[in-house]
Amino acid sequence: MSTIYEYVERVATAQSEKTAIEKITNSNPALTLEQAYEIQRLSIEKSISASNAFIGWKMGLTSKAKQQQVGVDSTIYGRLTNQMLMKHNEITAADHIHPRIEPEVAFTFKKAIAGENLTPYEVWSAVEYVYLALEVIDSRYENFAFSLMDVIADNASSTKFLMGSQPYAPTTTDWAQIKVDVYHNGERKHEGVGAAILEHPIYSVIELLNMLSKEGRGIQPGQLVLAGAMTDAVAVKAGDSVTADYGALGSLTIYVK
Ligand code: OOG
Ligand code: MG
Repeated sequence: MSTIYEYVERVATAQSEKTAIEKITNSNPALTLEQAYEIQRLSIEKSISASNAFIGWKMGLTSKAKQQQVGVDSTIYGRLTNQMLMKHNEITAADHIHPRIEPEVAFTFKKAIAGENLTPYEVWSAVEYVYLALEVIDSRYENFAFSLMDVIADNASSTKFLMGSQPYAPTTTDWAQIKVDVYHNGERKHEGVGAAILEHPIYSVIELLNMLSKEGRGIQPGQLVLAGAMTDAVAVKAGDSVTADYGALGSLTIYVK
């Protein structure tokens, strides 16, 4: 049986060579949750360098739409680094395996926060801003198909994300009530609401902290959290564009070349 380190290598190679691999649980169906998160942690640790810092966390599968799309019904977390944060709203299809784009919101933190079963009130006291965001995901597994353990080991399919240019104060609106329409090449494909994320996106952070606290971790000041997609992700190819229109809050577009 392969060691944790061999899986770390396999996932890294899939990413650098842009070639999908067989999911880990095909050959190792006994992979545990702890081992899967350890593969994730070691993979990201390996990618950290002077130009690629750890900058925060992402939640995945926090909406029913997403859980149904990939057939996994547990929420998961992943790790975000500097090089995933897009500087421009453009990606190159050839840099990816089978990219998909999905609408999100992100929270930034001004205070450290950790602990289990925190309340929205406690979490909001640590939040600095809320941003609109688009995430690009790109599973390293064949056919974008995986089990819970596989997707955790693959850092929750993370590859890139775009933050809106406008920070919003937490009090701007009721984030459960925000609406998003997702357009693929100008055609409306999906619609969603903030409440699709665990009734309110703040519960995504509470869930993240529940998971992190079991490992003695938390959120540090200056870090950010992507709350998870509100709708299905849209599969894209060269020449496509995806726009998430959040009404009065604004809209974000990613162009694929
Ligand atoms: C897993 C990542 C899920 C989200 O926002 O739900 C995720 C996947 O769909 O490949 O990022
Ligand atoms: Mg996502």
